[in-house]
Amino acid sequence: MDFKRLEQTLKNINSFSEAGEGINRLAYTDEERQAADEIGEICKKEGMSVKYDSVGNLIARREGTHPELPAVAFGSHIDSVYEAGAYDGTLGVAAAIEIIRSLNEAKIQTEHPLELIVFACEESARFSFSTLGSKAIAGLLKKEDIADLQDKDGIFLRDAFQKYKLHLDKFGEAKQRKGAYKAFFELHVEQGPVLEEKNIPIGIVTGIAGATRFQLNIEGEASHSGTTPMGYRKDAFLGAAEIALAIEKAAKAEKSVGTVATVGVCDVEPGAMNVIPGRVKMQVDIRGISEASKKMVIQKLFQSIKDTEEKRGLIIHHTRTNDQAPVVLSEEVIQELSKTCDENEYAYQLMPSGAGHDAMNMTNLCPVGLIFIPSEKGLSHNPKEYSSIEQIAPGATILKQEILKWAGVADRTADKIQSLP
Ligand code: HGY
Ligand code: MN
Ligand code: MN
Repeated sequence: MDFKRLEQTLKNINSFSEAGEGINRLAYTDEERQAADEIGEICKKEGMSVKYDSVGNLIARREGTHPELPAVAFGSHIDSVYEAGAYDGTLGVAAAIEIIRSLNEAKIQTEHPLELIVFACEESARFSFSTLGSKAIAGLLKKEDIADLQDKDGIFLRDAFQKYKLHLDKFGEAKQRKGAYKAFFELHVEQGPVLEEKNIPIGIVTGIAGATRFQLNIEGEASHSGTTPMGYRKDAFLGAAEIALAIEKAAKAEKSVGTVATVGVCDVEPGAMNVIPGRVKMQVDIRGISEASKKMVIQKLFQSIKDTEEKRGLIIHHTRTNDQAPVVLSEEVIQELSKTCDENEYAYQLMPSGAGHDAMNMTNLCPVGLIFIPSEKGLSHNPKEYSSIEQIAPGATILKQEILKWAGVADRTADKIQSLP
């Protein structure tokens, strides 16, 4: 593979971004669609058939010598959070493109067809709903999940859909039947500190944390910040602060199993420094590999809501906006990936993923492999997110060899590749 070209592909995709700090390529925006169109053009030039499905996933197919066989799929997402880094999701897509290019240059034909997927709306940043594209492909999406989604500018998902000639009521057409895929692989930056700290080039993911999320609407009473004595206040922001600290404490108590809790959105209204906050909208994200541990944190969240209402005379409404169970990945794939790392003499670390990924939904259709490479200082969802090309190369190599193992090489040219049973 040509890793300089891979790096250039990354830069090319990242040239599509709204102004601002870092990468801003939110789901169903012009920037994301233009980047996806560019990827589609590259895939067409590489001889692939390219289409968008009914929720905007870009799917490029490279025929195998046996088109009737289930495809080996691989890919990731290119939509980003606000002020994102250049590698989250995009790396997996750029590596996938490089693999296709290198197969064409080496004139390697696979027995199974290959499908490169750029998933739509993986990030929850814009519509507070994550992995929409892969949920649709896996048949996990329900109309009620997406019917009323709205971003912080008041744009409804259905209107964003329409802009790209997508129709909410056709989301079901994206569902792939069981048996459509033999396996799915995703290459992704770790977004945590483990691989860098241990100086290990490859992470083989064993399980993916499930996120349970809540929207809290806290009602207090707006009043004059100068004339309202402290004892008379119904300060919605201080209520939010108590709850945020309570779930931090609850998650810290679950540290041994890696459960985490975050308040990433906290909108204080009416938002003037001389008005005591009358309303707060906050979003809570609780994740973990252990359902029991997540339940403990959720229980303490509910208790904190009740205590804060009583103590501060607030009214607090909460709705569960996401409830994803943790996912265990295929033992067979983990074994195979371990063997491929051994064959290439790359050290590897079996590890869980605290971040959600499209790979978790694809487990409903086929065996799934998720490969990590190190993130500098474990940073992600931050413009400083970085992985060097020297760290990317081993990940792309393992991804390519694994794909060829599962897809079978028609002309058996490569000596190290046996197609799997
Ligand atoms: O939020 C996440 O877990 C990831 O960025 N999709
Ligand atoms: Mn992300
Ligand atoms: Mn990601």
